[in-house]
Amino acid sequence: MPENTTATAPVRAMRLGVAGPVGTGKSSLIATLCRALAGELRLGVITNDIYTDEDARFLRSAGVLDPERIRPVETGACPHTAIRDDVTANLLAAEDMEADFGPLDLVVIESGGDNLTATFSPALVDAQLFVLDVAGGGDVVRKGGPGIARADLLVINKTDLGPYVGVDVARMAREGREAREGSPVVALSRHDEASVRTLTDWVRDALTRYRTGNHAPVDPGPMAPHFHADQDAGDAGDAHPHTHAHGPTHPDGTTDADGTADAHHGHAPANAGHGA
Ligand SMILES: Nc1nc2c(ncn2[C@@H]2O[C@H](COP(=O)(O)OP(=O)(O)OP(=O)(O)O)[C@@H](O)[C@H]2O)c(=O)[nH]1
Ligand SMILES: [Mg+2]
Repeated sequence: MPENTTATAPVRAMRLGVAGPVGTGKSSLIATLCRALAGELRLGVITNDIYTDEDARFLRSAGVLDPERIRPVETGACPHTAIRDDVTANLLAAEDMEADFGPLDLVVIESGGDNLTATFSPALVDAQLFVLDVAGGGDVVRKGGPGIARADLLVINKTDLGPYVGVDVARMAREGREAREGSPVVALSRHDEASVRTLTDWVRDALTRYRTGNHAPVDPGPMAPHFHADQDAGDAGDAHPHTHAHGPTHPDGTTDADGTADAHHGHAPANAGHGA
């Protein structure tokens, strides 16, 4: 399995996970990213669906990327499994994509739509977005979950719908920042160019950090927020013990290269060799 082998810079594309509940706009966000970045970055996209290749077909039909660079993984099981517990199919898809089209800069992996608990394993992705939408209700941020609390970026999507569903978008974003102890939140609408620029700037920054060895993949963790690895209560069934991701987190979303890196266990991390 190809791994990063240099001590100075990663030799493969950054892998960016996009997770979040069903219908919050993950595929649309990826289409928006491709549209904005395809001119400057070499991209690939992998989608996960339980039974179909619906998301891949949607993205191919959006015409934002060479259709060959958009590939489905049919998980055949709970989407959570393929992005977290046994990531083999996704790792192979990402590696095949790079073998066929590499070198690439960024491979975006869409999770199957799930509930609030699905997060990517840091053995699969280097960074991850968690996508909520305002149509899910303004209080969903307060309901919490590992993705909301500790994904690298929380996206509150479809802000253009706020007035129609009675959601105060500014308040929802503020509560998101509070839930994340200051880690970044983007309020996004594909109809709002400034918000799209904020998202694409974040992706560029993440890529720069990744390439310069200043990005440490973190594990948002499989359980509800406020679970700490140094508390052993309720830990018995947790197959993924983790350090808390909101350690020294800077306002721009970067994390210190020291203790915030997850000590993943058992998996062969695809990102081995990161870091200067
Ligand atoms: N108003 C509005 N609608 C949006 C926006 N982004 C996505 N949508 C709509 O939201 C619906 C769901 O979008 P998708 O991108 O398919 O959502 P998804 O999260 O990929 O869905 P699953 O893969 O089925 O979980 C579609 O009807 C989109 O057109 C947005 O910024 N504003
Ligand atoms: Mg989708």
